[in-house]
Order: sequence, then C-alpha cells, then structure tokens
Amino acid sequence: MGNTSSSTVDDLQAVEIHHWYKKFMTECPSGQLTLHEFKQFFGLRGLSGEANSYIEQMFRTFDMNKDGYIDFMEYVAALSLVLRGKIEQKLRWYFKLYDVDGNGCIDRHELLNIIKAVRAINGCDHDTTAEEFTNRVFDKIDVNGDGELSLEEFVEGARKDEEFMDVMMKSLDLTHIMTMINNRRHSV
Ligand SMILES: [Ca+2]
Ligand SMILES: [Ca+2]
Ligand SMILES: [Ca+2]
Repeated sequence: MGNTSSSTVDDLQAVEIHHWYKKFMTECPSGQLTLHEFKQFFGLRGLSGEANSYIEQMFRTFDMNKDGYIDFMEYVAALSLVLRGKIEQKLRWYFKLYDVDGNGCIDRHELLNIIKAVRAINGCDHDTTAEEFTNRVFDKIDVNGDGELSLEEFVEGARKDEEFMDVMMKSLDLTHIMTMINNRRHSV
C-alpha cells in the first residue's frame, strides 16, 4: 500500500465516480436516498433482523448531516471510503458504525451484534461461534479491562489482531453487493 502512483488512482476514481453518479441518478432521481431506497439500491431484501439493523446503522453513519437522507455528496463520501479509504479512516468509521448507542465506547454486546450481522451478510462458514470470536477479540483488545473499547483500544487492537482486522475489512467489503448490482443491470 502507501502512496503508489496517485494519478492512476485519481483517474480510476473519476471514472468510477461517474459510473456511480449515473447509477445514483437513475435509481434515485430525487437525489435523496431514503433508508428504504438504500436497501433497494443495494438489492438487500429478506434480511435477518441482525443484518437489517446493521444496514440501518450503516445508513445512519453515511447520513452525515442526519437529515434522514443520503444525498449524492454523502453517497460519494461513503463510496470513496469503501473503495479507497485508508485503514485508519476505515477503522474510525467502523468504530462509529459499531457504537450503536453512540456513547463513545463499544461494549461486548455491540461488538457481538456486529459480528453476527457481518456473518449473516457474508454468509460463510466459521469454525468459531460469533460469541467465541467476540469474547476472544474483546478480551484481547480491551487493554485496560474496563469492559468497553475506546477508540484507541479499537484501532490499536485491530492493527494487532489480523483475524479481527480481516473481519472488519470484510464488513465493509461491498464487492459482492456491487456484483449483484451489475448483474441486476444486465438482467432487468
Ligand atoms: Ca443526509
Ligand atoms: Ca456504545
Ligand atoms: Ca477498555
């Protein structure tokens, strides 16, 4: 990683943003995406309760001015984070996403819910249960042992624990969703 050939990245980004702009304006002519449209946009139907609340939380995090809609600028900010964000930026964003009650810390319950939702959305097999995984990660990265993860503990912990980092990166990996969108475009 690092600062390799930034002009190539910028070119790519311009093409990509153009593609996503067209997509956004086609599916959402009003320019304001509601939660309902957001789910439709990403082809998310028949989600479990956990996956559903994860998507809702994701929507709220993307809705930066908290007006209940995602406008094009928020959409681009979200996409560029998903597609190009640096690890540090992503981790900060995850922290906000995971801190469901917004008290500035992630407790064990919040972490467990997210791990469950990520597993439900990605739908692959695991040799540990979500509870086991959460407990292992939590005990390891809650350095001061107060039962809550601060932003620092969270960022440091993810950097030190490869498996946890892997889950995080997957939780924002919308590749399969983008594939679904592209397939849908051909089939409609
Ligand atoms: Ca908004
Ligand atoms: Ca919290
Ligand atoms: Ca702590």
